[in-house]
Amino acid sequence: MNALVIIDVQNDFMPDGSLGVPEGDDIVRVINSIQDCFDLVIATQDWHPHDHVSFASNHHGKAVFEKIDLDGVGQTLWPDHCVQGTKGAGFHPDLETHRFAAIFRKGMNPGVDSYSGFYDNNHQVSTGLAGYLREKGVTKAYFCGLASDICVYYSIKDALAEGFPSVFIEDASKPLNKESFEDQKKELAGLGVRIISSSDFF
Ligand code: VGL
Ligand code: ZN
Repeated sequence: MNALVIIDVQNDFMPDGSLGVPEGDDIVRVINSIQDCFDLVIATQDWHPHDHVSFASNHHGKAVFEKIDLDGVGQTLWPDHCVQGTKGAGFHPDLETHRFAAIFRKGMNPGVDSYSGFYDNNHQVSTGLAGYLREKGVTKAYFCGLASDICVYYSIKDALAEGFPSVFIEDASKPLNKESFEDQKKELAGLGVRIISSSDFF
């Protein structure tokens, strides 16, 4: 049983969004083209309250992309993004959603950020995704979406820790920072993650 986990393909992460990922919109047709290759398709949404701790606007005197210490964990301060119920939090309008069996939302606790689709950044609260995949009998998890170096990367690390053999579909994902992602990609490969292209399905 293989599952495709589509991470955060939301309007605010598109090039014209508030936290735009370069070429983020290019992956939409790629993701649409591969969905039928999977037994199970699920998606995640970054889903923040307006007073979320990751927003620079909620820290007096702090600038966007500045890093702060939050209970001993480094926290990058982002532009306001993916605010619950806003257009920016919605899926890209061209993303095919009819095969989504479930949508897991994350980042709802105003005091904690949540990059991974499995756990918050403190690794204390689960979204239930690992249990869901396990109960569905998933034996291999394929990951794609935005951004490769943040939410996709942390989701894959948690998937490995949960014991799911994991595959990263590179051209169905885009990083916020291309340079730093190269090292992360090597790290994932070293951990046994298979890195493939959508063309490998055809
Ligand atoms: C993300 C930064 C902040 C992501 C979410 O989906 O990669 N990045 N929140
Ligand atoms: Zn976020």
